[in-house]
Amino acid sequence: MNVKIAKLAGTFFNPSQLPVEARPKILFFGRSNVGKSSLINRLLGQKLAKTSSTPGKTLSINYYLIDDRLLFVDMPGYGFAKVAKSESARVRKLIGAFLQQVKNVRLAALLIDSRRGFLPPDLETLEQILQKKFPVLTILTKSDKISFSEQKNLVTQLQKNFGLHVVSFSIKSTTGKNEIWRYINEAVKE
Ligand SMILES: Nc1nc2c(ncn2[C@@H]2O[C@H](COP(=O)(O)OP(=O)(O)OP(=O)(O)O)[C@@H](O)[C@H]2O)c(=O)[nH]1
Ligand SMILES: [Mg+2]
Repeated sequence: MNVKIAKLAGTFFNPSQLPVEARPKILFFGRSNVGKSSLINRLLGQKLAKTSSTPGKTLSINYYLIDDRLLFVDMPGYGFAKVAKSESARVRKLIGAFLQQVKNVRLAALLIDSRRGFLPPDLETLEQILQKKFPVLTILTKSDKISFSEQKNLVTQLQKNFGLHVVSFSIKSTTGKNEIWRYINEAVKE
């Protein structure tokens, strides 16, 4: 897809702020600092989402509207120990409320840090996504940080153990970008 206009369309901190919104959506889930906002920026070809080397940057749900017809949803990162307990409880509630009411989800991208692999909070999130019957794409981020053979092992493991579609991605190269767009385009086809 050729993105012409992409813009921030909403930032939501509380369940009561969540809009009723019928447009097709692609959700981006993953631990704090895994690279969700960086991936969104790369896919859109512009720096719309705020990124940070400090985990816990995105603690709200952010909607990015693409050419007035598709929404990317940057979900708050989970699993970061240094975010205050009350704050992480709020984020968990927000994600739960969002999943309850969200309409027209075409794809849930679950981002996994290549160096860390699949951890218990990722499994919890995967379960939540599967419960909702959303199609899942697993994206191994920061693939520049591990060797090609380590990457291959991780991909095989995730495919074998969970039957997941897996794509390796890095912001340091063109790795993964076109393949991820192919999944998105396929998912939003009527
Ligand atoms: N080497 C490398 N660094 C990356 C890559 N993707 C993201 N980063 C870095 O990882 C850090 C976190 O990236 P973000 O995109 O802010 O991560 P996030 O998942 O949105 O984090 P939260 O908003 O805290 O949940 C930043 O310093 C990025 O520059 C990658 O592919 N390779
Ligand atoms: Mg972020």
